[in-house]
Amino acid sequence: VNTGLLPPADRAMVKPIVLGFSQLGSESTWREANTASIREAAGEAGITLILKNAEQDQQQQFDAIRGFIRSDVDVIAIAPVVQTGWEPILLEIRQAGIPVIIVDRSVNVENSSLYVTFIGSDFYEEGVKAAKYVIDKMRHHSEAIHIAELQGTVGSTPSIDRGRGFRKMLGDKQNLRITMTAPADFTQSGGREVMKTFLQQPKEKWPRVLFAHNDDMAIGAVEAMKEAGIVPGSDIIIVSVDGTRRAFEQMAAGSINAVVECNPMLGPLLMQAVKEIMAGRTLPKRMVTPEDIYTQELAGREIENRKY
Ligand code: GYE
Repeated sequence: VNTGLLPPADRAMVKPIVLGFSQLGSESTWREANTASIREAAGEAGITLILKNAEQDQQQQFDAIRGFIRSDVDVIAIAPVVQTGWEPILLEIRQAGIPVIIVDRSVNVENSSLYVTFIGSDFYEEGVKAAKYVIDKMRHHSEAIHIAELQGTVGSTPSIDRGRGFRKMLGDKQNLRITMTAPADFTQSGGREVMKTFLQQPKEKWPRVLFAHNDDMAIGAVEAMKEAGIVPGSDIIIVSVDGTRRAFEQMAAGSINAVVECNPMLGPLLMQAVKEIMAGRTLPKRMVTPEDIYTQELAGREIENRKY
């Protein structure tokens, strides 16, 4: 008789892998897509996912991780809100003998053996691409060009590295100068509020270019510009990072000039890595996702292809 029950040995073999994932928050369209991708990929891979949202608070990430250790999950994945302060908790995880995958943003630790692999984008390169666009767009201008910058979350890898890459690429270009810069937390409302304060400066100080560390902040800034009677995309050239459908719509409408892609669909790669670890295979220390830059010319045609 087939009871539908597997004998104990086989049952052990098909016992699903349990993955504890500490997601840093839900600040942006990118983040929503990232969370959805990870949930969906876990389902498809037959991996049991315990996802905790830390609402931008590193302490909440620590609490979630301690919970994962107590419930003895097979693998822990962390999307770190900021890059410092991770050593002690990573040591706790190591003591419990649980392998760790860092996803999306990275951690600043001296001992890189504290995690198995880091899956995510090259944020420095994204900053470089944004600056290349600005340099090219402004190539016929010799007068001083004021650039405003909306930074993301203070202390987060994408904000730090995008800022560094952008500055590095601007290099010694005398006339391209960042004259205003402030964090706006990667949120649309933050982008709007901070842009408003930029525009409270006298008109002659208004920027000619805006570099926003993500699309949501750029979209917020577009709102603030319109309220101030500025035409975004022509009075002020805007370049941002992520490549969300909403940013593509703004590009097609002429309000945003260029978007550097940052791929949030990390779920499939993460689940693959989890399975490899459980199968005892070694992984590369770093897995980078390939990314592009898009401008207004292609935006209209590309909107439909955007998956986030
Ligand atoms: O660019 C931004 C999000 O860590 C790459 O975080 C991610 C960044 C992304 O809030 O939109």
